[in-house]
Amino acid sequence: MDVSNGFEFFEETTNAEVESFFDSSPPLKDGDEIRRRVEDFVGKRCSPAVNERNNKVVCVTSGGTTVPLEQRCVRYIDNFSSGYRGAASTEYFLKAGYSVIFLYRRGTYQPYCRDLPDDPLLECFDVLDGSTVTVHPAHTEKVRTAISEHRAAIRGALLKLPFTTIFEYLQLLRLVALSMRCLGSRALFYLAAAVSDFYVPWESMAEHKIQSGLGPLDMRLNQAPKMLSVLRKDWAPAAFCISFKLETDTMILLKKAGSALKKYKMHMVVANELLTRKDEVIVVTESGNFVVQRDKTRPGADVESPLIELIVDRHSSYIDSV
Ligand code: PAZ
Repeated sequence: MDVSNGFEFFEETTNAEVESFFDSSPPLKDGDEIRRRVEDFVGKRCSPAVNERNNKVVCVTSGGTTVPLEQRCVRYIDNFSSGYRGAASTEYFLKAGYSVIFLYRRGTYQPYCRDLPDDPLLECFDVLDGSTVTVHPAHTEKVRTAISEHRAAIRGALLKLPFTTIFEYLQLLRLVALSMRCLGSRALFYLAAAVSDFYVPWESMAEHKIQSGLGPLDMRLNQAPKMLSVLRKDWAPAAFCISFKLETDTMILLKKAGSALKKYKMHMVVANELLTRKDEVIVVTESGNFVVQRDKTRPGADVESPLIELIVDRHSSYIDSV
């Protein structure tokens, strides 16, 4: 949620704010098991034996975070993101030889399943003679492609971690980033998730469902700590970092993307406008801006394909330069 209307309030996030955010967050469910899986996945790619230029790992974040209004959450504030960009980008990164940690919002688009109907189980499959499950002829090709491409691509190279709330998302991002430190410049962060700018601190949140009938609801939201600068400075200082900036007002988009580039010391900021985000993005870098467009002459072509091509190229140059 971004209600700053173009006026970016860039106060420095202090270490105390960051610590207090994590100290007061509800701990991750299965946190130890998730840490073990992440360390195992990254560890295999960190060891000196595999420490080659080509052994690159990207953390792709995807989907929007929620801000719960009650601890036993019935109501929440959400951030817009279907997860399409993250899912599509994951496929292209895998194709380019990266290992991918896909940090995604539960229920959003998944790699290799983007083209399936909304209700794939019921729309793609049929039961014959009361027992045999078959694929509906209209969807055979899509299902075959999804399964075979998925199998071929992942072969242990894709780790999926789901989140819903901002508390889960930031704890997972920190865990992944700290694990990925050992990769140095071979680590890439592609932060396409739409992360809440404001939140209700856990300790000041109502425990039970907020009751209606008591008149207007007054609520104060705290500003979420700006973790992008912490990621760059402390968690994974050698990694190549790309953040995203979504606006609905094109007049302020590039200004805000440029400010984010400088303030958070990102290597790239991908600027996009809500209505045209599937056709065009502008990649803002210190050496200039690059317009990346979907090839409209090719049916089914998306903007993520040329975008990831550009990023892979820039990341390689970055690895060579450090
Ligand atoms: O997930 P999606 O494909 O529907 O949209 C992608 C996006 C617009 C959420 C992403 O490109 C983006 O800009 N993420 C950052 C949003 C933000 O400014 O917080």
